Amino acid sequence: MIDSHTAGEPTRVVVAGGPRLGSGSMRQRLEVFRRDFDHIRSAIVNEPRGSDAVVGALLCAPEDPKNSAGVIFFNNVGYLHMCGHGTIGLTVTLAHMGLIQPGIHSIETPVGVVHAELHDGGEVTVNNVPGYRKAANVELEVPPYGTVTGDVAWGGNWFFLTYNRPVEICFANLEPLTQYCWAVRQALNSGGYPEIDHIEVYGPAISPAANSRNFVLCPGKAYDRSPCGTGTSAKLACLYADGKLREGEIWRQESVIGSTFDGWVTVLDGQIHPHIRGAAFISAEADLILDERDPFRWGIGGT
Ligand code: PYC
Repeated sequence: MIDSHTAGEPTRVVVAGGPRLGSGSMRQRLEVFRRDFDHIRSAIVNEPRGSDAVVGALLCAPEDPKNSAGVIFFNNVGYLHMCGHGTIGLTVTLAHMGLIQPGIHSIETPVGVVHAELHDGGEVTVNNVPGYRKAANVELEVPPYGTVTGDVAWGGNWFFLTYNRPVEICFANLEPLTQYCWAVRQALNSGGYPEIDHIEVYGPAISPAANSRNFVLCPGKAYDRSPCGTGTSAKLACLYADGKLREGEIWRQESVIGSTFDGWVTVLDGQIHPHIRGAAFISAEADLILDERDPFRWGIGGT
């Protein structure tokens, strides 16, 4: 496996020795992974080898040989449809392995083919699956916070995006932001939006060069250290729908730790295509060892 981080958010790419999932689409292989090999997901990302923040990426042979690779992303509690920071991490990992050169590479994911452009300086632009806003100004009652208003949008994963926040978005407030987002998620999931598993809170940027700052709570209650590629894609779709972002205009999204992604949209046949540019750095290469004497070899919480 090869570890990297993208804007502070870790990605652990399993480059060899993963479970055999067949030769179907990434969506079909994800279902086989979930059904037959979920203990391997847990072994890779959960403690004691990993942590709640780690996003795993299983590198797969593409179904269509025209594409460069296939990938299935997963986390401490399950599987992601897509992952923006993870695609940047995967691209830098493939370059580190000498498998790709600067240029555009097509990568199959469970929700479709994305294109990752590896730039000469090492940054990566992800041309994501189309994003859209499903519902605007949804009002929720969130005990004990009161009424929260936000948008439901798709950016490769499902997001609820809100400007309502109980505290400022800063590193010192991770705990209250986590509690708040978790309460918002419970209200959404029991109130007609069971599919939403990412909550994104927005506020003013701290850096004068950025447009806004966010805090993103991931499905397993870890916060995204990066500005979240799919979350920024969902945000771009909402901004475009509101007429607040023109095609090609750069939106610089700052994360709660101060890292940034640049995003913009292009529109083709009425579909909004989000583009996310950021950098990733390799941090480790290792072999996973599953010792059968180890009671926690499948991860804490795994079986
Ligand atoms: O960058 O899309 C993303 C992402 C999703 C969950 C964690 N990061």
